[in-house]
Amino acid sequence: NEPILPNSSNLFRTCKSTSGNNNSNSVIPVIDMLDPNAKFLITKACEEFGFFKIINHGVPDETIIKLESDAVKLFDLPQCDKDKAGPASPYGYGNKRIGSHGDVGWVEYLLLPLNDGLVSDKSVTIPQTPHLFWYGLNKYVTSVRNIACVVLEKIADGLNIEPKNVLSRMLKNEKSDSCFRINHYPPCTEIEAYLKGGRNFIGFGEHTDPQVISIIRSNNTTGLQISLKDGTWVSVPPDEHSFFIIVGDSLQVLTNGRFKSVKHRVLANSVKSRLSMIYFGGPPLNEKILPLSSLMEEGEESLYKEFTWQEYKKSTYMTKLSADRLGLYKKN
Ligand code: AKG
Repeated sequence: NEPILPNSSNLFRTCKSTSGNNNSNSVIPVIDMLDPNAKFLITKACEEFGFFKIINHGVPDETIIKLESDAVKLFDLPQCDKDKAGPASPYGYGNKRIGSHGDVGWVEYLLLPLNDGLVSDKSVTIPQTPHLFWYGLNKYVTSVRNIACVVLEKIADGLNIEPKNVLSRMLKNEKSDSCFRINHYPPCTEIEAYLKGGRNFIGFGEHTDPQVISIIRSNNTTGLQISLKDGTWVSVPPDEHSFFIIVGDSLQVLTNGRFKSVKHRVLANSVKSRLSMIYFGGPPLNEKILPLSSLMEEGEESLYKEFTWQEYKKSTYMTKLSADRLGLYKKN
């Protein structure tokens, strides 16, 4: 099988026209983690958008900047060195191919499993990667896992359910099946020509995240878009000092559909590289994903058939990125 080349027509998909940046600043909720009302604002944002930005998150700039600069160096390595850490199946270095069902994007990435919340330097072999890379990576991962847990505890508080760690315990569990991804989207210079024809280059195709919650941080390059409830795509203005929170499919089920997992995608940028780092907080493999009993009202029934995280994860590996993966598990 020949690798798909950057100019292959397979790489490019036409997208519906987007609303651009015009009003996205006012659309995407920004939540100050120090605001005493944060728990209610977070809950509302999860219900309305499945997406929001947090500020005053407490992660030191140095932790973020260090990982970003190490990641830039990593993607700058000769292709033959990067290829030694691939292909991603699913973990490791991936280039353009995303998953094993024909999804491709203008992206290279490193996808790493977390064991008891940490990345092992044995998980992939990247030549020329210093020990300090793993140290800085784990410092960052520990910080974002902590943010994810704080957000999940505020959600439990905002929904007035007990115990407060009913969601965060899944990520804190030593068997939590979480992972971490660093995406690098090189500039895509041909983009202008396509844009003139009303087409955009896809960096990362539309999808929802299957896990409970994801925490994204990127450099100051545009590209990320989310889909609103009415199907309109909205560009997310980048903000290197903040984190963006994504509601995953599992959280949608745990809240019996009160929260919606948000469809999102990345469009390639014509001039600047985009670098994003995403923590995907997942439950232990044997965790049953079903609506939280403390949230269910009298007589309320689950909208979903029962499944474990392992079953759901397996079914997401067997489908294309854009598939309605939860659809399989919805009760009629
Ligand atoms: C993913 O890796 O699942 C993404 O959605 C990427 C988002 C981004 O790169 O900003």
